[in-house]
Amino acid sequence: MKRLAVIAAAILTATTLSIAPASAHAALQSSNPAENAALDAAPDEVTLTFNQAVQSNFATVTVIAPDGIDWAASDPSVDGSTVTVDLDGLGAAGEYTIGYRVVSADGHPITGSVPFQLTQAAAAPPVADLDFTNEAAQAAPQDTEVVEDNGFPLWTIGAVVAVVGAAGVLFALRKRSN
Ligand SMILES: [Cu+2]
Repeated sequence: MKRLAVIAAAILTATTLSIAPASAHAALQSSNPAENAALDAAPDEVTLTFNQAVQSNFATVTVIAPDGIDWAASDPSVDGSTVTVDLDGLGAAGEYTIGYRVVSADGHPITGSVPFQLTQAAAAPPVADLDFTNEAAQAAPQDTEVVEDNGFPLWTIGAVVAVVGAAGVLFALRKRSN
């Protein structure tokens, strides 16, 4: 009798454990752009809608161009079941992939991707508009000789300040000992 009760309790526990997490998971319900949508211009933002609220922390969203550049221009903002990321335009024409990772209310991470097409390459933005928080933009070759170009490297200022400061300390010490 006691053994039966233990077995029943074990079965009940196993059943509860295997069913509860599955039913509590968040899942992607829709997106804008929609899966496999064909766009001729970049939208202002990308929106992912889940079937339940997701945790406001830990969300990541990337919008990867055919050439590998991530065009997501902000951290994702989470509003209940909706996750939004800004776009500062898009680049080359071709297949883009929205990649996401969110944490559902039950603590389980949900990852996935949504492909869409950009049918026309976006016009290149003026250099001043480039987003240098973008990793790909940071990796782009930049003028490394800016400091040398004005003939007065910044470290010389630091060296002068250090020498003047040291001289001042020596002077003060000598004055005190006299
Ligand atoms: Cu879950």
